[in-house]
Amino acid sequence: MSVTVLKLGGSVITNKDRADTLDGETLGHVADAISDAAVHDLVLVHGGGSFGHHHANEHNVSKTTGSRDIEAVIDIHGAMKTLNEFVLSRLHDRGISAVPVHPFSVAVRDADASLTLPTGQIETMLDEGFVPVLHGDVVAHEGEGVTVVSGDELVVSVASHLDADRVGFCSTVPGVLDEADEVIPEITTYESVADVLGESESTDVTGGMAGKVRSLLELGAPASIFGPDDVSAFLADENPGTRIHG
Ligand code: IP8
Repeated sequence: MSVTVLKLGGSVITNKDRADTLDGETLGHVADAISDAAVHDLVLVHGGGSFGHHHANEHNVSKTTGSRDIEAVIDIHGAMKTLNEFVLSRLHDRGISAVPVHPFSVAVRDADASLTLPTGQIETMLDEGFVPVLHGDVVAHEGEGVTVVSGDELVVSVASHLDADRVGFCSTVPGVLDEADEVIPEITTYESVADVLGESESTDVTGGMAGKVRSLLELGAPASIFGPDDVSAFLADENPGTRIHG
């Protein structure tokens, strides 16, 4: 099985400056590109954008700070399920057999905060011709209640368990940018780009571009970060944007 994992950044598919607001136009373009490419064995993961991050911030929940407050849990998880339904419906409109996978129901963090995400159901979904769509979420975390799990972590986990051949991150920018705002074509160590990776400007409880690059360097497979206009190129086996391999 030759698996492709594609993450749709939360800032790409939502309006990150307004709570619970979809960027329906960009989501539509990305869904068109996915539909046109008709790639087999595709796993999609989407981020939180103005749905997850807004609610996680409000309840002061992050990847490291947990909560046992049921209102916080349901609020954050509920917002992410709503966003997931929007994504699914745009894919269904284009004839894609997209199915939801809610990480809160299946994943867990142990006391050392390491994440376990079972993937047997995802493999069978792929074998049966479905396109599983995961999303950033809350997860039960030993000793903490729940914490946030980012889409980036899910990509790393799924891609390594399924031995993915291609891993792509669709971001709002066309790749990782240097001081002159030029796309850096290749990154092999975090140190080489630490200076240019500033903090994300909008509300983001999981670390922005710096977190993304760190996660991707942990992966065995090479990964690419590119903008929404390059989804087609990535799915056509090209290497748009920044290619990252540790
Ligand atoms: O946008 C975060 O996922 P990300 C999900 O991939 C929540 O970092 C619930 C904030």
